[in-house]
Amino acid sequence: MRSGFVALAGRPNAGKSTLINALVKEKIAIVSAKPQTTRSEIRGIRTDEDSQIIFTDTPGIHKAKYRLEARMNKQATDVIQGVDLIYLVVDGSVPFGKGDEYVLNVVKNAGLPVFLILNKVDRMDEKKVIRSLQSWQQRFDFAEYFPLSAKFDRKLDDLIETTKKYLPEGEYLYPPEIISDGAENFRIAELIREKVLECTQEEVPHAAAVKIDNKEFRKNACYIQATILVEKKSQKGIMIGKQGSMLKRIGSLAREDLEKLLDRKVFLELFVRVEDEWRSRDARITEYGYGIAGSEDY
Ligand SMILES: Nc1nc2c(ncn2[C@@H]2O[C@H](COP(=O)(O)OP(=O)(O)OP(=O)(O)O)[C@@H](O)[C@H]2O)c(=O)[nH]1
Ligand SMILES: [Mg+2]
Repeated sequence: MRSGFVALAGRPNAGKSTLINALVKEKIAIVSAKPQTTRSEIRGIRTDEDSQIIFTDTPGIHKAKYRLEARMNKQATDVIQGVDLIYLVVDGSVPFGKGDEYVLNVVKNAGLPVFLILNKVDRMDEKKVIRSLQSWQQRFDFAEYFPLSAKFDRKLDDLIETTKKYLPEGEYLYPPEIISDGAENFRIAELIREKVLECTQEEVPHAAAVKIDNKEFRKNACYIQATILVEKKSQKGIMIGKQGSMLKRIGSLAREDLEKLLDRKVFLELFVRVEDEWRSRDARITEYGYGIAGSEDY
């Protein structure tokens, strides 16, 4: 029996959250086409008969402009220090850049075995996959190389089996039925934020936070009230939309997913409020559950 910890690290948008969802076979982390979607570490637990792997999704490491982003980076680099194995997830469909170099250095410094996960191979031809693997091989002596498509590959058995070999002997660390250790309210808030990311553009999605104000289970339904926080009045206008059309759209998309998550009818009421410069204020960032405290960068 083996059990241990694996961190998924990489640049924003590489596909880390998509991969963790595939690995644990449940949507525990939100996904979007916009970079910097994940703002905090999220654990996903995969229990098989002979093993338990605790995966941790992390925020994409990037150049921070706000306190929030510095805390996201800090959280990602902290998670990397405390695991048995690291997956460096890279988007194979975009060229190697400075951001990759930076993340590679962070990962190298951990002094742990690292798997190179070359993601999005569905967007690459075979030649490009081989060339890309070769160039990564020259940069670092990775323990293993896995070209794959987190979005489209249905079977990740190879990756799982190889991962087990790098984990210590040990018993289950979590009860076998647990897939995520995330609090329910945070998962609800995140699903709403995913729809904000999907429906809004440019600066607006990055300036948005979601907070659950109230949640009540009555009869066979769940009644949720949540607030979307933005930094400026103009963003509030966009979030609400003409005659409330944007908020309605976000709400109905979120409700569909929440009904699946909670397995019952959901009544969702959304509000929008301006919270000045919340991304620069520790207390607010902590209140919304993003990043961790302790970074001195910003
Ligand atoms: N074509 C393709 N798209 C993918 C694949 N994996 C992820 N994506 C897409 O890439 C985008 C980013 O995916 P995420 O899983 O949110 O990426 P992330 O690394 O968690 O990003 P951050 O949370 O911002 O650090 C989304 O639009 C995904 O649907 C893949 O294998 N193939
Ligand atoms: Mg993510």
